[in-house]
Amino acid sequence: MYVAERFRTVINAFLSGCNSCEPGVKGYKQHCGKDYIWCVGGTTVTFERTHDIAELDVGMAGCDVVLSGWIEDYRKMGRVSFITLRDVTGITQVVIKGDAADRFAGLNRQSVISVRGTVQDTRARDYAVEIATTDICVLGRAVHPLPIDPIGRLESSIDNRLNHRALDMRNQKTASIFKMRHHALQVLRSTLVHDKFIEITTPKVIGSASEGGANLFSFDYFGKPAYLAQSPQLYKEQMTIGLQRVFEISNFYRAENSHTGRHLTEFTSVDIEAAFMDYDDVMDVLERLVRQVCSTLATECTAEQKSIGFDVPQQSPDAPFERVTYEQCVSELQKVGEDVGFGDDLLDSHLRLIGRNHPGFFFLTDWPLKLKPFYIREKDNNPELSRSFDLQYGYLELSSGGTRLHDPETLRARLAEQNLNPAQFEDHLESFEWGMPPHSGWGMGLDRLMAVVTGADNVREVVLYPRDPDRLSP
Ligand code: AMO
Repeated sequence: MYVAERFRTVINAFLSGCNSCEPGVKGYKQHCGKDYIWCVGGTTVTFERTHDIAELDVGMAGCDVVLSGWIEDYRKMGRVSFITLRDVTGITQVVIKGDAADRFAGLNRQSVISVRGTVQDTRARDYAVEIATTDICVLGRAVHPLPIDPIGRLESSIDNRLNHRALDMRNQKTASIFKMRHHALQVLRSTLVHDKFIEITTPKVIGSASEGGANLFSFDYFGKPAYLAQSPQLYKEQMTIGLQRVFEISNFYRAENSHTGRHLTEFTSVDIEAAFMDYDDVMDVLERLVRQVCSTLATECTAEQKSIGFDVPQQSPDAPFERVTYEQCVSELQKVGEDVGFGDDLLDSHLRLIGRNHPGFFFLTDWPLKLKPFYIREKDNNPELSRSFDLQYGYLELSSGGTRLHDPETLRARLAEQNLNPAQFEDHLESFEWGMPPHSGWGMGLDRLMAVVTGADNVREVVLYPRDPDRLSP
């Protein structure tokens, strides 16, 4: 029999202060007088957890097991009591016969217990087996009422849930979102590693702007001005001179006073940078990656999708992500009467119109150079256009990237054109004198991608402790 994990629930620790309580003492609640922990008819005070709940099956009838988990529900029917017990893997029913149950009748739902008992067949519809026990240890009590209903029977506002996030994680819908995020991170890492990208970690405390100066959080760093990194842009570009292909998955910071369902002041970014690749090549990398995330989640997270009531969007393998140019988008907008011309940035309202014409994932390519950051390279056949793209999911921008300038003189000139001071980028510019290869890359907002694949209408749903202009704690 496979036992995924074992850990010792050393009850003795709880008994510190009671020198006369020893392992093996019967009924030690009375013995040591502590009311936060006791055994029902126990002969030992050390329970060693033997199984995850998901490991129980009918073939185990008659086996003795020790489970640990949270009381989701408790019912007393005559001389028999039923506990619905949940751990992170699943849910089961615990049956306690006779007086034993009376001794913990005051215990609130969501308290955490250890149960030692025997697996037996059950007549309950929702379970394959149940556990008959007289041996229960209380490991931690839950207050009543709790600030939110972790079962989700009573709806709580997103603010209230975020204020009590750890408890919200016992809600199966919330837990499913974060299990899917965990899977997505694994797929992102393994796919990029397979494509020969090397994982790096760049500094988050920096001395000059990485994205040109706007929306920077600044603070005093031992008498010098310092900032929180908005992206790993300059560092990841520099790393191509030694490592060729790099990626980073880290949190970055934007001092954006935005109150939308897609902007946070701290967000998780997946970034790549690759030498000897053009923007077409890194779009291919991104497309493969997003497809891999979607297909893996769809097949490996069936229970989670059921729990959140949403199927991960799938794109047919025969239909590559559409690549729509900026100029095409402008003409689509003009056709529906929008007052927009070449060189104008596309507003949220524009992107919503374009998103209707191109539902699902698509690339929006070849933006006017003047709308792009200083490090983006122009197109050879039209220097007003850039070798750049955004990955959209309908109206929502998931990623942006492009081919970079790799000639230091052109980069210096571009900084000056954008009214940025090249002197502040000297460390960065210096590395361009050391054999900088042509390179391209992108940054993708993981929180936005997770919102798309889980059907969340607000990125806060997919971020543990979101930070926005109104939310700095917990
Ligand atoms: P950009 O600024 O477009 O590009 O950011 C890349 C992606 O990061 C996500 N993102 C955000 N997500 C949540 N809240 C925010 N405030 C926020 N800001 C950005 C978006 C966006 O598409 N250095 C370039 C990338 C590159 O060229 O490599 C950059 O940061 O999903």
